[in-house]
Amino acid sequence: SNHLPARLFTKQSQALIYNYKEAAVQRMLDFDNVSQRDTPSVAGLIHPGSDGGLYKAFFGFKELVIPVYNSVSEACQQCPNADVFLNFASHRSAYQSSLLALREPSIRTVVIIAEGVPENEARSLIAIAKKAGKVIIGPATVGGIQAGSFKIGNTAGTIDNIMACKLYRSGSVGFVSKSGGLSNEMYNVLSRCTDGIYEGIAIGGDAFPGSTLTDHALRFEKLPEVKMIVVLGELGGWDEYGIVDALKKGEITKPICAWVSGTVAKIFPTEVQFGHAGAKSGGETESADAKNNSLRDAGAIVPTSFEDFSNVIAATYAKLQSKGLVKPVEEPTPPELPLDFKTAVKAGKVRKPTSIISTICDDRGDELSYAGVPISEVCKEQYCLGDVIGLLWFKRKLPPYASKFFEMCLKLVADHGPAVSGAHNTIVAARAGKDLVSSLVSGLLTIGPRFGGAIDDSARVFQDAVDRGLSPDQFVEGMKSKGRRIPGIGHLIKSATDSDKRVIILKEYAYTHFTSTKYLEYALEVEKYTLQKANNLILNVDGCIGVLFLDLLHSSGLFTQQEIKEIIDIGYLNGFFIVGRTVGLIGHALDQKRNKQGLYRHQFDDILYDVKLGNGPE
Ligand code: Q5B
Repeated sequence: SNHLPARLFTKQSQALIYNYKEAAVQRMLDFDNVSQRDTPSVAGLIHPGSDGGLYKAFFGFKELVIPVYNSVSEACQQCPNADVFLNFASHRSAYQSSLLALREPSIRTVVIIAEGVPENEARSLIAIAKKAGKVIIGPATVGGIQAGSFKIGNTAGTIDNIMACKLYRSGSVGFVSKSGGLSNEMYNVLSRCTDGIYEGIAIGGDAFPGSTLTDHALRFEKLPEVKMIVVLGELGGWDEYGIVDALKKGEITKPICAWVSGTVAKIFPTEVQFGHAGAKSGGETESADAKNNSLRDAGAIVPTSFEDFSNVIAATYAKLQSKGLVKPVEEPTPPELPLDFKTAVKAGKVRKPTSIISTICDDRGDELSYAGVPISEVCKEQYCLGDVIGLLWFKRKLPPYASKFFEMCLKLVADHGPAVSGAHNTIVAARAGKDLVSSLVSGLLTIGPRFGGAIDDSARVFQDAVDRGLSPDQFVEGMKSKGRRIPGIGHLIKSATDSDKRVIILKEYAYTHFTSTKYLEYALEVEKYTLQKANNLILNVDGCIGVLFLDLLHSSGLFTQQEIKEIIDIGYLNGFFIVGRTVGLIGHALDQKRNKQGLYRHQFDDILYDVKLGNGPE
C-alpha cells in the first residue's frame, strides 16, 4: 500500500540544494519565473565545509541573493519553509547527506540525483523514509516537475524545452517514468497529445528506487487535478506489477496508459543489461512483454509499441474531453525570460560599451603579449627589463641604447642607504610588524616633489625654460621670484665638492650614446649658477634623469612632438624612481625582518619638545 502523501509540491514549495550545481539552480529559478511564482523555489544552498555566504542568481530580471549554509541542520533551521531536499552529492556521500536530511523534521521529500548509490544504502534510506512518512525520489534521477508550480533541478532540460512543452502551466496528466531522459521526450509527447502534465516524476533507473512507479500512480489517483495517468516502465523488476495489483483491487480508477520499454530484449539470446542498473532482463516475469500483457489484462491502456504510445494517450485524453472530464486549460502568457548576457553576446543580439580600454597588453588567447610582442619572444630574444618598460610604458620596442639607459636609471636609483625618507619609512613599518607590501608602500609613499619624485617636474621646468629661451640666471631668478625651488636641483648630502657618482655615470652614458645632450648642457649651466648660491645646489639624480629624458625624447627620433608632450604632461618619469627604489625598499624590509628588529621608537633626545601650557595663545 502507498505510504506517500498525495501532494508533494505546491506553487509555494521551496528546496534546499545540497552540493548545488549553478546551472540547476538557475534553471529552477527560470522555471519559477515563467511559471509566475511569487517566491523562488530555491530557499538555500548547502555547501558542506564552506564558510557559508551568499550566492547570486537571477530571478527573472532581478538578481536574487541565496544564502549558502555549511550544514544540513543549519540550512533547515534557517529555512523552515523548505521541505524539499535536492541532493546533488556524489554516490559516495549521497547516503550520509540524505540521512541527515531525512532526520530533519521540516524536510518531506528527498531527491537523490547520484547514480551508483550502493543498493544496501538505498534500501536503508528507503526504510528510514518509510518509517518517517517521507518521500525519496531517486537515486539516479533527474527528479520531477509539477507544471507551473515546482521543478526539481534539471528536470525537463532547458527553458526552451519548458516553454515548448508548456510546462509553465498545469495540465491534467500525472506522468511517472523510470527514465529521466525519456521523461523529457514524454513531456513533449504529452504537450501535443493532451493538455499537458499536472506532474511528472522520474523515479530513477536503480533496482531499488526510493519511490516506485506504483507509489506515484497511486498518488496521482488521489490528486483531483490529475485526470489520467501515464506510466513509462522498463524491463527488469516487478514495480509495474504493483500497478497491475492496484488496478485489480480498484485502487486505480483513473484511465491509465502504460508502456514498458525493453521489448527488444527478447531478440538477444542471453540476459541483457540496459543503461539503468535496474533494467536487465531477468526472469520471464520481468520482461517488458510480460509486464505489458499483465497491465493490459488488468485494464491499463497499453499500446502495441512505443511508437503507438502517443496515439493511445491522445485517444484516452480525447475520451475524457468528450465526457467533459477535463476543463479547457487556461493559457497564461508566460513572462518573457531575459537572455543571459553571455548567451546574448554569443548570439550577436546585444552590444555594450566596454568599461575599460587597454592598449598595452593582451592576456586573452594562448599567450600573453606586451604591446603585441608575445612573452615567448620577450624571453627568446632576451628582452631586458628596459625593453619590457619600453613595451609596457612607451608601447614600442626601443633601440638597445635607450633600453639600457632605462635600466641604468633603475639600477642607479635602486637604493641610497637606510637614512633616506623612503627606506626610513619602510624600516619603521617593517619593525612595526607590517608585512612586505605594507612596508614597501609605506616607503614608496614618501616619493614626491622633495624625495625621488622630482624627475617629471624637472623635465617640465627645464623644457619650458629652454623652449622660452631663458638664460640660466633668468630661469633661476624667475623660479625664485615665484617662490619655487627648482626641481632636480639641490641635495641634502651631495655637493659640488662631494659629487654624486650616479649623476657622473648618467652624464657619461649620455655623452657616449645620445645624439644630443642639449637639455643636459642647459641644466649644467643652471647648476653653475645655483652653485654660486650654495655648494649643495647641484643638478641632482632626479634632475639629471629628467633632463636626459628630454634629450632622449627629443633627439632620438623615436617619438612625435605630440607623444613627447603627452609623456611629460602625464608624468611617466617618476615611474623610473618608483620601480628602481622598490628594489631597495624591499631589500630594507627584508633586512629588518631577517635581523629580527623590534619595534622602532624615536629617541626622546632627538625630539625638541616645545609644548606650551594652556590652550589659548600666550
Ligand atoms: N634651495 C633636496 O634642500 C632639497 C633649492 C634652492 C632653488 C632649489 C632641496 C629641494 C628640489 C627637489 C628635488 C630631489 C630638499 C632630491 C632625492 C633622491 C635621493 C635623496 C638622498 C636618493 C635639499 C637652502 C637654500 C635656500 C633654498 C635654496 C634649496 N633647494 N633654491 N632651487 N631646488 N630640491 N629633490 O639642502 O636663500 O637660504 O632661502 O627641495 O630635486 O630625493 O639621497 O637623500 O637617492 O634617495 O635642505 O638622492 O634642494 O636646502 O631647504 O636648507 O635651502 O637653498 O631656497 O635658499 P636643503 P634648504 P635661501 S634627490
